Amino acid sequence: MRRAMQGMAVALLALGCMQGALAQQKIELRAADYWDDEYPTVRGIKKFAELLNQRTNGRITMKVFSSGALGTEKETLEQVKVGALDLVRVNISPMNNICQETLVPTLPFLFRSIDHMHKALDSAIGDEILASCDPQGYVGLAYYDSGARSIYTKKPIRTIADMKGIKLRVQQSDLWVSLAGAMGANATPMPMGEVYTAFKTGLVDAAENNIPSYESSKHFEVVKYYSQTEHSMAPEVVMFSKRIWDKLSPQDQKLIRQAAKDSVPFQRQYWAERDAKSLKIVLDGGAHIVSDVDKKSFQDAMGPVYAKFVTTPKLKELVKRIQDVK
Ligand code: GTR
Repeated sequence: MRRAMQGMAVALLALGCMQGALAQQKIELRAADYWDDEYPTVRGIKKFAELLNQRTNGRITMKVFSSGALGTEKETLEQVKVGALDLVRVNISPMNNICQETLVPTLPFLFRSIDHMHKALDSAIGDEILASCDPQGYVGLAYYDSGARSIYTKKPIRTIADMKGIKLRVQQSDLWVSLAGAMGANATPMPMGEVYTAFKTGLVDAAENNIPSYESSKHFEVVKYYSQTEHSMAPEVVMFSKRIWDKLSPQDQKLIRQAAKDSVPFQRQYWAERDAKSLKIVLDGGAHIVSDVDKKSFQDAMGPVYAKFVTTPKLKELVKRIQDVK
C-alpha cells in the first residue's frame, strides 16, 4: 500500500513537472486587424500584447498584422477558425451569420447610449454573447469601442424618406441587408476595403460607419454629408481561435483572457481621443455633419428587422435584458 502511494506521488510529481514545462512554454501569437497601427482597435490589440508580454516576462508575445495584411475580416475569421491565425479584431457584424447571439448587439437602436452599451456588454450579458461563439470555433475575449454608426452620402439625410432607393454599402451580414432594406435603401454588402472604389465607380451612393472609420478610410473626401442617424452601436470584438485555445494550459488561458480584458479601458481611451481627432480632420476636409436627423422615423421602421432576426426565446431574452439595463 505504502509503495503504491509512493509510486503515485512520483507519478503526480512527474505530471506536475510536465504541466509546469507546458505552462512555461514560449508562445508567439499572431493577431490581425483591418486598420492601420494608429487606429484605436490596433492600439488596443497592441496594448493587449504589451500587457501579456510584461506579465509573462516575454514568454508570451504577439505579433500584430495590421492594415488588412492578412485579408478581409471574413477571411481572417476563417483563418482563426481553422487555427491558421491565433486571433483577430473584427467588428461584431461579420460574426452575425456565424453565431446568432452576436446579432443582438448589432441590432438597430438597441442601445440608448454609449454608456448603456458599455454597461450591458461589461455585464454577464456581454460574456454570454461572446461565449455563444465557442461551438463555432471562436473564443470571444473582449469588446472594443466603435461608437455609433451613421449614414454618409452625397446629400444630407434628415428623415428615412431620404434613403429611398439609395445604394447603401453594408457589412457582410444578413442582418445588415435587412436593416438597409427597412430604411428603404438597396443593400450592397462588401468588405470595407472595396468601398472607396465603389463610391468612385457609382456602385454605391452611401455607406454607414463611425467618424474614425469615415475619416481613416478617406470616404469623407468623396462623400461630404455625414448624417447622425446613429442607427447601430455594433461594437468591435477580439476573437481567439478555439482550436489553438484548447491546446493552451489553463494558466495561459487565464493570462490571455485577463490581458485582453485589461486592454479594454485603454482602447476606450484611444477611441475617445481618435473620435475627436477624426471629427476635426473631416470638418477641415470640408465634410458636413448633419445633426438635425429625425431619428424616430428610422427607429419606427425597424420592427421588421427585429421580427426577422430576434426569433428564438434566447435572443428575445437577451434583447429584453439589455433593454432593462439601467
Ligand atoms: C468599422 C470597423 C471595421 C469594419 C468596418 C466595416 O467600424 O472598425 O472593423 O467592420 O467598420 O464597416 O466594414
